[in-house]
Amino acid sequence: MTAPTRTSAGLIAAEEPVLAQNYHPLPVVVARAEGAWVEDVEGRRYLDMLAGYSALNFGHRHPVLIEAAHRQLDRLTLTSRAFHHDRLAEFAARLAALTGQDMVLPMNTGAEAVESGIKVARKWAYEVKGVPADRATIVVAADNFHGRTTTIVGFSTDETARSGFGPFTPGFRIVPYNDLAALRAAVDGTTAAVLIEPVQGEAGVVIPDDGYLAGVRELTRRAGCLFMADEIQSGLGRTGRTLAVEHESVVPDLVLLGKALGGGIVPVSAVVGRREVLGVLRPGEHGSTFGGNPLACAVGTAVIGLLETGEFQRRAAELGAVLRAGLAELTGKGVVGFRARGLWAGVDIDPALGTGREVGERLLREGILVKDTHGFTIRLAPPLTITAEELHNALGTLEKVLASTV
Ligand code: IF1
Repeated sequence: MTAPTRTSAGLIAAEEPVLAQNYHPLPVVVARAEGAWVEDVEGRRYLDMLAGYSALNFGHRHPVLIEAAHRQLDRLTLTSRAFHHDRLAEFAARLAALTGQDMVLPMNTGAEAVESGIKVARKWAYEVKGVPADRATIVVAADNFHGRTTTIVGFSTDETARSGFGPFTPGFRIVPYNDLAALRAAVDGTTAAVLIEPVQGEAGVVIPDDGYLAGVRELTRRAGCLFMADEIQSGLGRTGRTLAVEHESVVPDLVLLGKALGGGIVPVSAVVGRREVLGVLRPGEHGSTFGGNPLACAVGTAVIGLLETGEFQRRAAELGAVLRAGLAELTGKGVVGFRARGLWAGVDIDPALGTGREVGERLLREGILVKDTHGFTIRLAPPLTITAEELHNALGTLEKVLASTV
């Protein structure tokens, strides 16, 4: 095969015959990136307002993280968990401390962390709570997004995500998000856990009412089941706190982490939780070839080091105020509504101006990368390293695009 011409058009065309078409990317071919900026193959620069769906909280190629990766690449990259290695203890201890939990189960992708959390919750239900074998249930929220495995899409309410992939794993109950009465009705003696996103990302950055997370915590405590919080997108600084549940001073029994834990360099995820819960796992009962590998631990530990300073949580909180003020200014000028927490917003566009996808394409032409969620909503989730000036420029460009749309 002749090498494709190194132009955007040439590279896009070269993908088509050989790449599964499970995405509809914007027509941009990224070749380099640093901080909040990416550059395409023709050298055009774009401000990245998606940040890898919050996997790039620390920006592209943060120097501290890249240095940690380089150092580890020159020492040791993989042992499997058949042996110990010299980076695992520190990673686990500092991640547990950062999240206020006792134990860590290191995995790789977010979906793996979710699947691992489901397995651990079920095992805890059988061995500690005393639920009869194979009868454990897990309650999830409508409009959830927890990943793409068959079990996970089986409890999705998004037909596009689940249609054609059955049969699905039994034992899941779906209730409306942000509805404690419905949740209370669904929890019974078979319930192992309630699994929810503290902020629903893919649903359009849906923020629950104040008191909802505390209500879930109290309800699950009284019912003797686990509160499992999926912080894979909402966690690690994005909402202005280390974990989004901290906005209500809630400590779940299990917290699922991913995305930014790998610094945008390697896939790193984890289940963190109470000893009574994660302690149900015994040798040979769960595992992963790459889970907790030396390179992942080196980068993950450097990420934890960045978060231990509190700097990125503060930036997300402070710049989040700028973001909210800017979006309030645009409300009525093409923005019909928005939801924002920390440096994360779901922005509903006036349908008369076009779909979220169409606005994203217009922003692309103006040098801004965003991703729509569903229909008429775009999500804004820049790296937490973005400057106030860059954020103001992005908001100004959004205003210009919305105003110029006839
Ligand atoms: C895609 C969405 C976001 C997540 C939460 C678990 C996972 C995710 C809260 C699984 C992953 C990614 C998946 C990616 C796009 C992106 C996404 F649009 F799909 F829904 F962010 F909103 N829990 N979200 O957000 O983690 O296995 O991907 O590492 O599938 O296109 P993963």
